[in-house]
Amino acid sequence: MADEEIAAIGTKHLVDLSSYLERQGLIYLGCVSPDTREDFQKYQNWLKAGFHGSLNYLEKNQDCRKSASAALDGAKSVIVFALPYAPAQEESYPAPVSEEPRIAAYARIPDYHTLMKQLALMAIEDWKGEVGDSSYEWRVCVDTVPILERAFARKTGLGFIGKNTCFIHEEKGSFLLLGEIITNAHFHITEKTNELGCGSCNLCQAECPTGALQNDYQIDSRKCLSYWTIEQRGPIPEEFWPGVAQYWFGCDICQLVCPFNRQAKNNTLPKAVTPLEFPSLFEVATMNETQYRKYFGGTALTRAKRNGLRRNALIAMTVNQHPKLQQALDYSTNDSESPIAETLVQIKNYLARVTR
Ligand code: B12
Ligand code: SF4
Ligand code: SF4
Repeated sequence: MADEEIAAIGTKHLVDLSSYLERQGLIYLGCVSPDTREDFQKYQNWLKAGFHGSLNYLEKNQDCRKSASAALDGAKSVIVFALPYAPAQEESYPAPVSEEPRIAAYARIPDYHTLMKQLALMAIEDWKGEVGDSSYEWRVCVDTVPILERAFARKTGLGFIGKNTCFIHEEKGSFLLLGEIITNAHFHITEKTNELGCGSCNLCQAECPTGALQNDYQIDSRKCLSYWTIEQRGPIPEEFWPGVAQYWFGCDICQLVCPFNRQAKNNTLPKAVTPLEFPSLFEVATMNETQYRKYFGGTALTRAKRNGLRRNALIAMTVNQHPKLQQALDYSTNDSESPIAETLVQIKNYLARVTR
């Protein structure tokens, strides 16, 4: 088939694919080219500054981060979609000190990687059913392929990258999880530049409890609660504990304070996605492997693994002086596994100081 013919079919069918994505509760953001060279340069500067900390996987697969064609041979188009997940409007910051502090909003639903991928694949299947053409190749990415996902969202022109480094949609804000469909089908590319931006606002930088956003548009992961409570396997330095006591898994503060989220519309979870119920902090701190699988199987919290979650819960209970703290510590007392053993030593020193 001649290129022009494919382009023409693509243009016609693109509309169909967007409506299929939306029928699945996803938001269609646009269709952009696989090239992300402009953002790649920023990503390299960020790496050079060491802002990725120990997330060594971010140094790998640089070719994919330069262009999605390294992730799929002959890629011509990247269809960008999103799942909205804004917490209830009344969710304020600072979070009240509580026996049950928060977890980040994105983690309160079934694991978004699986969920969004399934929804996108269903949309593609429906599209194929209608078009009757299965000769194209598709690769659905939701955090699972080493590409610069925010760069693709930015290229749709529906929003911009904020000083908190999130992709912010003009109308819907930043509580959007991003996904992409890389395909060798030649869809109509609609790239734009968004002229909005943060302007003189710096609320996220001022309110980040750990100073992770001191450089405009560049996060220092080594200071981010999300990095410590989700990605890091070792003990958490004490300077981050007050933050962990507000959010024991992930963190939403730099998004909650953002004026674009305060005014956002049409950004809540699709009706078909039900928020999950979670166990109490005490149950998390004292869960065994079977309980861990029961409580957290199929959720994004498994990224931190059982001992990572127990570590976070023990820290939050300590700082918030949880009435069952002593019971939780007794449960763990002979635990020699990392990072629990190190965390218990930290807690002992912390308590000796604060109760002196
Ligand atoms: C590693 C990672 C992290 C790390 C590092 C975060 C970071 N900002 O890089 C940590 C663990 C800290 C993290 C935290 C979170 N993450 Co995260 N994370 C990723 C991951 C896997 C890779 C990001 C990456 O490549 N970073 C390298 C940097 C350089 O790239 P970037 O963030 O895309 O950078 C853009 C901007 O910073 C900008 N930029 C960089 N320098 C400059 C300079 C100037 C002048 C300008 C204008 C722009 C600019 O350009 C880049 C490309 O557009 C992506 C998934 C993916 N594959 O993209 C999810 C992703 C970025 N995370 C996501 C989420 C939801 C979160 C959290 C909100 C989770 C939570 N509630 O705890 C927090 C938010 C923290 C924050 N403020 O960013 C979403 C973001 C959605 C959105 N609307 O933006 C993503 C896209 C996952 C997804 N599929 O939805 N995350
Ligand atoms: S997620 Fe929390 S800790 Fe990380 S940059 Fe945003 S406000 Fe700071
Ligand atoms: S809080 Fe202000 S500076 Fe930060 S991302 Fe939102 S608009 Fe930009």
